[in-house]
Amino acid sequence: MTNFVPTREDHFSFGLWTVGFGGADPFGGPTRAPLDPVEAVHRLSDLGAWGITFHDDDLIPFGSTDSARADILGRFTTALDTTGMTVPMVTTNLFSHPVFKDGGLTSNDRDVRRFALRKVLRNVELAAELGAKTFVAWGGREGSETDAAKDLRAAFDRYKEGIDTICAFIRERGYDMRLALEPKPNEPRGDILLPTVGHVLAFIEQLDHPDMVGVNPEVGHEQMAGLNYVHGIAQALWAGKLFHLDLNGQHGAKYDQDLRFGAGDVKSAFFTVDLLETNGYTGPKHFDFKPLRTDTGEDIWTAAANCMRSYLILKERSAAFRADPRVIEAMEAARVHELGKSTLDSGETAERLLRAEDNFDPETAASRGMRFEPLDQLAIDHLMGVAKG
Ligand SMILES: [Mn+2]
Repeated sequence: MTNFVPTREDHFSFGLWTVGFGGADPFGGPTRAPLDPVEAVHRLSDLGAWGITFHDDDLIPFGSTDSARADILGRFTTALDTTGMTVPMVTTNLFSHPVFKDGGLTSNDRDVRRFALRKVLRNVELAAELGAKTFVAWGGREGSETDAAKDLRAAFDRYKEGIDTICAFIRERGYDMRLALEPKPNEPRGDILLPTVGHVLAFIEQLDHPDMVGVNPEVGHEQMAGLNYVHGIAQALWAGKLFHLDLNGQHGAKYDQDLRFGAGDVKSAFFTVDLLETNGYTGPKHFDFKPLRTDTGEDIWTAAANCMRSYLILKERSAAFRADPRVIEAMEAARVHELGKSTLDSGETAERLLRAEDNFDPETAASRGMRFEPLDQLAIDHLMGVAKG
């Protein structure tokens, strides 16, 4: 791999809303014309992507008649069949229409909650029809600006009720599908429920069918909360809950930038790819980015191609890093692999540890350096392409 051109085997996927982003932001309207979903399927396929994902409303405008819906789906599935593109994931928009101004599953307005849940269930049916194995739920409007207006315990009850109902529906229908909840700390709500990977992992344990529910962590969302994305996805993987993920770029704690993958914190991007490639992640590598509002035309597709190119460059850099004899030596010196050894001896109990004579001298141990600095610079050298491996 030297040309960094993706193939289907890389399992790269894109949201329809990413390449279809028209450039609207809170201060200005779109800078680009709407994108035909059929064109998105063909162009992404030509670039070497494997899958395309969407919110219901990205593909089928809110309020479409049944016949308009059928026409749109007919054109879309023809494009999928023609190109061989897959739909690995589908998600529901419970945030754009003003009816969801106080959320979908946790709105104070019970009528809205019932409407929101029906919208999700209808979309789960569509996801199953298209063969999607993952259904993402991002509760962007599930939250508040004032804690006076939200009974938070009841909000968690209703959130659980909503997710439990979706899971029960999937089981009753016999669909081969799992849910992935997507955390985000804020934006559009002042504060959003389930703000981080950790909150989602804890919430899942309270559900009726925790085995069916995992997490969909987004690079920028964790970084908006000031957290280490690599640590977040590592814990999700460790818990068997990394069902899906959203790769993009973000410059620290500010508004949700959704930059191309590799932009923003490139060192974190390097260790993200390194973790995914060396820890058995086999799910889709899904990009949730927005092409720059300043760009038009072919540059939109270049931006999509660059997400995949950046991933493949970092994958090669990670492999070179790990194969470098100096890195292997530096990892040995840093005792990286020693962490993989259990702390207790085989069969040893806490009582036996308590009485064990290790002849351990804290002063001697404290005087040993951990040798992390040389290892970190080797990572930088490889990331920057200047290592003579
Ligand atoms: Mn985002």
